[in-house]
Amino acid sequence: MAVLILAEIEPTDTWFNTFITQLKKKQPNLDLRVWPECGNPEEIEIVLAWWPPLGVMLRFPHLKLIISLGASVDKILADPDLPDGIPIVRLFSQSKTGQMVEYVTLAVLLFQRRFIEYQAWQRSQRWKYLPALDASSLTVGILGLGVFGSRVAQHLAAMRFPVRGWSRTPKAIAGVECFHGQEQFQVFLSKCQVLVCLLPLTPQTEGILCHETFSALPPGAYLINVGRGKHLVEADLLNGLDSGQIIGACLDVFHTEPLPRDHPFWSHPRIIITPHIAAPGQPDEIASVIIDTINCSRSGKPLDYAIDRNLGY
Ligand code: NDP
Ligand code: OXD
Repeated sequence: MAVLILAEIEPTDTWFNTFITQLKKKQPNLDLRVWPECGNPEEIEIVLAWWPPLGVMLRFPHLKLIISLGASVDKILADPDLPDGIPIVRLFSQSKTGQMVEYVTLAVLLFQRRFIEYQAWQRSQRWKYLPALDASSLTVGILGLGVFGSRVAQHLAAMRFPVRGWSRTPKAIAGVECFHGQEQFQVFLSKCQVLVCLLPLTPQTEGILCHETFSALPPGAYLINVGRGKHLVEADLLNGLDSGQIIGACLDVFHTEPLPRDHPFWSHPRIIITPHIAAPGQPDEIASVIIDTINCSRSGKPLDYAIDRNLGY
């Protein structure tokens, strides 16, 4: 039986090329196929999916497992023809989590140490001192206290930032003030000078970074979105920046990726853009995690990080 990589991969994509090479090296007898070369559809047992083309998985009558090649599953669940009852697992690795912690920490520090302003001033050769904000006086709020959010929260708390987090169900994380549910959302937001989105994209979280949310933050708050582009109402961010309610934003994910060339975010002086690179993980380590997951599935062992389709994450 075969494993199919179902993703629209650019032939020049170095991450994917290294990942595929490592999979073959680590398990030479693996019958690995790469979309669109899937061979006999009857032979596909496991799909490794990253932003998969819609309607394809339905063609595999003996499909037993879908492994997301990312931590999220929104693009997999978006397939209206997704076959029922097949387990879906998400991907995690130490390098992925470590990269997310690094990315969010860097984005917070760029704001705290006022690099956003200094960068703008560099362009006009302006030499001017701004008082640094002390970590202990800058509250960071994390939307989502899952695998990534909880690690990021703990790391920032260890750096002396007051950290608060928000999740669907109650949590207890040492050093982090935890809030949950709609009823605690406003009180959570009321002190977040930096707001980090690490939520999964679901019908409940889509558009959560909107005017109403921004208005509940202290004036001059900073936004970091590493969740999904559709968490953000883009026009509301531009309005928030114009009014000063939002002082700046660091964005890694967008409604349309790659971000279209004529998008206003590109040239906005207070928006930092990165091309969905917060936490890809190291391809050789990810290949080992995938091989372990395939072997667990084949030997009937329980699988880590299985998602709940009803919750959407
Ligand atoms: P998890 O599933 O582990 O955690 C999700 C968290 O969000 C949980 O704490 C959950 O609450 C909370 N949550 C979900 N729905 C709601 C809701 N309606 N109201 C309040 N809280 C909610 O996710 P991960 O930490 O693994 O990943 C989060 C997201 O980060 C991914 O889905 C992906 O979109 C993004 N990501 C981005 C990457 C990038 O490179 N930019 C890389 C990897 C991930 P509870 O715990 O109570 O269930
Ligand atoms: C993601 C990932 O889900 O890179 O964005 O894992």
